[in-house]
Amino acid sequence: TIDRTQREYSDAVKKALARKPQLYINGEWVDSSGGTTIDVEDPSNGKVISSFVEATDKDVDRAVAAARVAFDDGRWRNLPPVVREKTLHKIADLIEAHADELAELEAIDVGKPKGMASVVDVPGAANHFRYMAGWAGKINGDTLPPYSMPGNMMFAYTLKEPVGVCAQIVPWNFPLLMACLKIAPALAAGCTTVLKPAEQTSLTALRLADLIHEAGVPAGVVNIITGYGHTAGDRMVKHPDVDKVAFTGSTEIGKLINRNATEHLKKVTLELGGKSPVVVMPDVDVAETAPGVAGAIFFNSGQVCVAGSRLYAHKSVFDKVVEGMAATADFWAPRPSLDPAAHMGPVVSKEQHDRVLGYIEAGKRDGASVLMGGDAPSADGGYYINPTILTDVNPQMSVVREEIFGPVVVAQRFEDLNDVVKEANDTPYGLAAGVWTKDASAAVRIASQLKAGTVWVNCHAMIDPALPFGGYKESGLGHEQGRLGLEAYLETKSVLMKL
Ligand code: TXE
Repeated sequence: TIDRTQREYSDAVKKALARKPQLYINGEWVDSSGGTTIDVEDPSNGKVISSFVEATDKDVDRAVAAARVAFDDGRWRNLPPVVREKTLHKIADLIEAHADELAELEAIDVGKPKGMASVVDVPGAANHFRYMAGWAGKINGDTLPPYSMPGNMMFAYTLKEPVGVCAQIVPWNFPLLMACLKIAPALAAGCTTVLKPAEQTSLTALRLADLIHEAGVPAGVVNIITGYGHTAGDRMVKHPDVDKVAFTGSTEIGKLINRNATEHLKKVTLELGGKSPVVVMPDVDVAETAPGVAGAIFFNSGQVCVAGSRLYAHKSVFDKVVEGMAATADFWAPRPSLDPAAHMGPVVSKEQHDRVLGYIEAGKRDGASVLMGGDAPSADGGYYINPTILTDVNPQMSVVREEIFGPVVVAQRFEDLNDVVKEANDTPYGLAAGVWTKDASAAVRIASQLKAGTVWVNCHAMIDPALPFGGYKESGLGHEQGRLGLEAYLETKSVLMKL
């Protein structure tokens, strides 16, 4: 039996938890205009460990006003690009200098193992700033020979300009990383921003505000406010002084945000949900593939937008692959986030716990068999769910169609490659997909047939700042990361001059 007692927090983390609930607006820590706060819970034991501000409409207006002034007076966008570049590197340096504290904060806020946050979330956060820092001095338009006009009398060129004030809203599964994915390109482009972390997980975004301040980002350029989505988030999206909205979260809220933002024709990028298929071909090395496809779903307790939640293994290897996955049960057994032996922690909240167990029950009612897990281990107040493999499923079941966002995979057999591609694509989502095979031609062919924004071959959930990331179908609009991720924060202006 596993001891699920959470470990003691470090002194740095205790200090962060004891901070006064405030908002970071216009380069200062300020009190809210209202008096209410939201509790922070450690999902490893369900205990309340801190609290933060529930921002009011007035607070949102104040933050947007600060961002508006900071954009309009050019205090950031008109700096020499080398200064913006150096500042972004400085933020990355500070994230690295506080890596241990940030990883621990993320662990106790989200429930993810600290060891994982230390190798994935925190270095990823710093790398996004470094990658985007490199773009700050490389933003340029083109000179263009006019197509239908006398060239020697006309001079035409394009300018790339920052889009303006951004409202950025992030979810709870990778709070620090998602915040950095949003703030870094906005800053590289010369925009100003108001960012709101999720109400379940605001600790690292507040610490990030300290680091952004220390790095010398001018007042008002980055504002970080905490609060609920349907109040503060909604106000941000609809605010007339906001030029661009960037959101990561559920498809349902993404659609609502898109409607609200496009009402005023704001620029919008959306990173939404997924139900990503993983296709295992008959030629695989099972010893390598089984733990790989288990990791594709159990990493971060399955709370990953690209989680490989629908497994399609060829009938000749199906039994061996699922047996190999089941053999990883001890490795993925959920433990408290500060237990050094943890590879998987609890899920983020009671709500998510109920939701995931509800899906498992629905799957059982619909006739699915539980090959592994399917329940919650007894634990004193923590939101643990055992890694779960469901078989005997069919494409009509909710466990196959809907995003569960928990450590639950539905495993299916296939015979014919054409059928499996059709089944893999039979979803409203199109965020990511995986293919496992030794046959490079098959991999390339299947990758081209899958309707997904990212396809991994013989790996999963490998995210890199240089590679554009975005969803097909109902998984999103636009891209983050890479050059396209920067472009999402730029307007293009054509200038035509008669000589
Ligand atoms: O997400 P929401 P929730 C999926 C996942 C999960 C489900 C519910 O399936 O089980 O969504 O999670 C803010 N205007 N994903 O309810 O509501 C909110 O404050 C403006 C997948 O937590 O989408 C938070 O900051 N903002 C996903 C953020 O939106 C609003 C990651 C996400 O919350 C708002 C998270 C509104 N009206 C959940 N309502 C992924 N694909 O990565 C909420 N928010």
